[in-house]
Amino acid sequence: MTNLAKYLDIKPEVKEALDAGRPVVALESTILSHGMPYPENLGFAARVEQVVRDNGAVPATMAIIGGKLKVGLGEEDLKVMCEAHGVGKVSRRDVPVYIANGHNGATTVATTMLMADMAGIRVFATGGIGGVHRHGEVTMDVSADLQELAHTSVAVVCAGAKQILDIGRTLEYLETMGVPVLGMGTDEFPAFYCRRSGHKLDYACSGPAEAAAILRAKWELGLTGGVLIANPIPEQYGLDFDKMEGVIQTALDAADAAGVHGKDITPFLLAKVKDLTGGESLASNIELALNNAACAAQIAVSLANNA
Ligand code: PSU
Ligand code: MN
Repeated sequence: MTNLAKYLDIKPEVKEALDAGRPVVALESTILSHGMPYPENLGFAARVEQVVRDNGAVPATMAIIGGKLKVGLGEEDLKVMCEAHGVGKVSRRDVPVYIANGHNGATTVATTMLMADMAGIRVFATGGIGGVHRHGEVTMDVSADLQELAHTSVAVVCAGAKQILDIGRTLEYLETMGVPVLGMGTDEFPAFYCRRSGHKLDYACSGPAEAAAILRAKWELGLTGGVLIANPIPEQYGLDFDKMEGVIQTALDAADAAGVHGKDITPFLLAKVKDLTGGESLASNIELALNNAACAAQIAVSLANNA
């Protein structure tokens, strides 16, 4: 008994592109509301949409505003997400609550994927995904992003996962759930700020056309579910792995001391890392996300050209 039309509000430009089979790239809003400071996030929001356009696709930033699932945001909506006053973090479980109470919510990777799927968008660019947290084997803190990748047919282009997570267990979980993980030009899973994580991948992908061919094969076969495309941060913006490990340990200790858990732990750790590394990490974060947007747009173009 789905009634999507009642809840889904697709921006006309995005709707026209989808109807015509032209490439569209989904973007998330948690990275804006809870991942970057204001007003830097506002500049980033405009730049990332422009990068998608420069690479031949239409951007669709997702958010929940006024009881609607918004696919594609105008300037005003983007500002609401970036100012982030009273804007919650919305993962899959939170969606119906936000729809019913009309609160504004920023979408995580999981929610952006499910909204993209509802709208018929197959490619999504983000910074980093959620995953299995360190000590997740005890706390059972596993991001809903991984379940969404298991079930929802959207390709997610990311720069890997931050070292705040247990990257090895995150990759094990994705393998169990049947999610292909492709390294873009690399056979090592990247660790967000760092090009390397020490975790090897089974599949290195030569470029957007090969990624698109893999997506097509998976979905034409009826193998539902996502694909994770891990695109390392550009060399000149990469930070040192060992230095970041120290920073992250400090952040994890602070989270322990403050007793943070549940949905608050990821934003808490992200904010701490940002405080400890200052502008350097923000600049890297912005550059890797722009790099992913370009890659995602090229994959979307390749998919649309060979539909
Ligand atoms: N990791 C980052 N930056 C982010 C996030 C994760 O390096 O902004 C955000 C994404 O929106 C991701 C969410 O989907 O946090 C995961 O949160 P949780 O671990 O609570 O599922
Ligand atoms: Mn969690």
